[in-house]
Amino acid sequence: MVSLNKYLFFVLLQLSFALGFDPLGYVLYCPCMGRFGNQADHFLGALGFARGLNRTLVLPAWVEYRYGEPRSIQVPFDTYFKVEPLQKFHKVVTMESFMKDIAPYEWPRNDRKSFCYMARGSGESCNAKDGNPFGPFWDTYDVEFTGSEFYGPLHYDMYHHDMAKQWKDRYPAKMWPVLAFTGAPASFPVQEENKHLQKYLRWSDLVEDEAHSFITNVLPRGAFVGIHLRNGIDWVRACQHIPESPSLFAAAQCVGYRNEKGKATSDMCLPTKETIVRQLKRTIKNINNKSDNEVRSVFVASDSNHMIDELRSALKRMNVQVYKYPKSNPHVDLAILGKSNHFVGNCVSSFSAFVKRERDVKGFASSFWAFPTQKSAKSGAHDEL
Ligand SMILES: Nc1nc2c(ncn2[C@@H]2O[C@H](COP(=O)(O)OP(=O)(O)O)[C@@H](O)[C@H]2O)c(=O)[nH]1
Ligand SMILES: *[C@@H]1O[C@H](CO)[C@@H](O)[C@H](O)[C@H]1NC(C)=O
Ligand SMILES: *[C@@H]1O[C@H](CO)[C@@H](O)[C@H](O)[C@H]1NC(C)=O
Ligand SMILES: [Mg+2]
Repeated sequence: MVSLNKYLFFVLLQLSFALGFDPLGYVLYCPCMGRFGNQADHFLGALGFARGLNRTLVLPAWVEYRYGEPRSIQVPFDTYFKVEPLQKFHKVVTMESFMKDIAPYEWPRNDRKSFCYMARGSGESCNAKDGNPFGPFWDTYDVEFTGSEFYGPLHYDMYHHDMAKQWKDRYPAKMWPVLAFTGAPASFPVQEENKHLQKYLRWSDLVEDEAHSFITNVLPRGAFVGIHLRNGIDWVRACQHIPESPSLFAAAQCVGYRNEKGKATSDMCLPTKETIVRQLKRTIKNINNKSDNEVRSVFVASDSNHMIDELRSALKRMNVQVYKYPKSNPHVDLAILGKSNHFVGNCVSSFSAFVKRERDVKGFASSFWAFPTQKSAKSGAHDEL
């Protein structure tokens, strides 16, 4: 009997390989928290998680919100990023192909459990489709859940506590081919160990071409500094919490995961005009002093106030032009920032964090507004920008 079971198992294993299914199963999730920067942090964590379990990661759509619309919009993963570089690192498949080619066999409609740490909302359920973007996300793929599975106290840190083994023991792929999570199986901000996975995220040709043509056709020849000004009303409100939450959002990228490099300050979160102008001038001077490729322009990305006029007049005497992208397009903004000769970002913003990680893997220089703080900085640290 044992050997027959074993035999059947291997037959099934062969069969699923032959059909192109992953016998080790799939990880599926809704990127249900925050906008692009948050979702990107979560994506890297989910990729590390799927890799730890050696399950195929289903690449979810990016969830976007349009002003005044009550339901989120789902943008296929490969609109913004190439799939093939990710495949070099780990098994992945887009949500669209998963639903079309794999779900009918591996994830039958009558057995679709949603996974959450513990009950969420009313009753003993994940309520995986309650609210926006939860409902709209799964509706996009015509998914209804038949039940819930609470996986607590397991968690996503694949680098400690034997966690991969615990997941495999509790949810063997044979019995649980698909783990479909209510939210990302990942922490925010991204775990230090997963940051390097950024190198497998390569912009799609669509984004890449727009960024490239803006740089070559619009920006003057010569070096350019890319800056991120996160200053919309939601951000102004969030920054008011900095005194009580000195590791708010993405602040760990500057102050460390245990605040070992200090505390986030209001000026890091929402730098004043004086801070921005002073630091930008100093950054440009330093680059020009170090390199023959003189800074000819500054590219400003912002969710709200690009400060174009203020920066133009501040930089006029240095003969530096100031530009922004003519359309509101966060991904093209990110791609341009990623290609600048130097980037100045916001410590607290996960949107800035995306650029910083991309530049780190390429070996490009970055710095942050008001960090390190003048007081805690070793003398001269600012001059090494
Ligand atoms: N086009 C554009 N949009 C931005 C910029 N900064 C922020 N946003 C928008 O505001 C959102 C901020 O949310 P998120 O990406 O989670 O980053 P965070 O809130 O700064 O941590 C982004 O996803 C964009 O939609 C920017 O420089 N350019
Ligand atoms: C992961 O699974 C694939 C089959 O899907 C296998 O080829 C590969 O060797 C496994 N990797 C590890 C690290 O176990
Ligand atoms: C330019 O760089 C040199 C070292 O490379 C340094 O000694 C000098 O102080 C710098 N000048 C300015 C104006 O920053
Ligand atoms: Mg946010």
